[in-house]
Amino acid sequence: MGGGGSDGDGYSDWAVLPCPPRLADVSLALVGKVGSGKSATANCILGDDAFESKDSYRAVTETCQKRSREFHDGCATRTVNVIDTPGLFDMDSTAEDVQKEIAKCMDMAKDGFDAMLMVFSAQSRFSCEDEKAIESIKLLFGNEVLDHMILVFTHGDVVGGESRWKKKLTDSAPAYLQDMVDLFADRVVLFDNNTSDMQQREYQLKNLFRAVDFVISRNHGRPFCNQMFTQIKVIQC
Ligand SMILES: Nc1nc2c(ncn2[C@@H]2O[C@H](COP(=O)(O)OP(=O)(O)OP(=O)(O)O)[C@@H](O)[C@H]2O)c(=O)[nH]1
Ligand SMILES: [Mg+2]
Repeated sequence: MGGGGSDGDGYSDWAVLPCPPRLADVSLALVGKVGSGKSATANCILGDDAFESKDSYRAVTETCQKRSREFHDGCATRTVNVIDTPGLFDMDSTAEDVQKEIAKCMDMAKDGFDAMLMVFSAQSRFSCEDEKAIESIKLLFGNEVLDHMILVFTHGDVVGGESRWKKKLTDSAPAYLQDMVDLFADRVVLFDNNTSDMQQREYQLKNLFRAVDFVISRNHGRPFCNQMFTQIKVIQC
């Protein structure tokens, strides 16, 4: 029988064990162009293959879906809700239908979402479509969504790691992207969704959650729950 004031019933010792504090749930919504790596990133955050993510000529994710994971870091426990959405500029659906489906992420995050992850592929050229993807999300959710937005670049493996990617951004990003990166400063992260290196996975998750915590504190803990998104204005491809 252990010490700590046990009265011999075998349970009282539990009472003196420190219980890690439970932090408020965090809800993240992933949006972006079709095939940019939203579902792969969502899986990386969740640590499993909950969402279908694959190489394909056509859009893979057709509906909004939510999955959750509990994180324990020794000091605290928190539940992270991850909402995956269909990609913008899918050829098989109208822009309006896709945007209506994306807007459903508001229903899934019942108290709104804390951060919106705007996903791009770091390996491809930043095109008019990428610019339109951001503008569509602004039109759909309103400009306030920018206060909750984090830019996530996938394919970190293909661009040869963080420092090469940062140099590529500085040297060759078109003006629109440069402006976004300057505006988002501490909220731009690189993800290699293919890595099996656990340290790398942990490092990029830490980076992401640093950005998420920054966004949460910047918004004084208030999630994004703007209802104006119902007025759908469509940007065509
Ligand atoms: N090498 C590499 N491939 C990646 C990375 N992230 C995603 N991919 C690949 O990119 C392809 C598309 O990924 P998805 O996660 O399905 O992309 P999505 O944005 O969810 O696609 P839709 O649901 O169709 O809009 C898949 O073949 C992924 O394996 C990455 O960081 N590195
Ligand atoms: Mg997908």
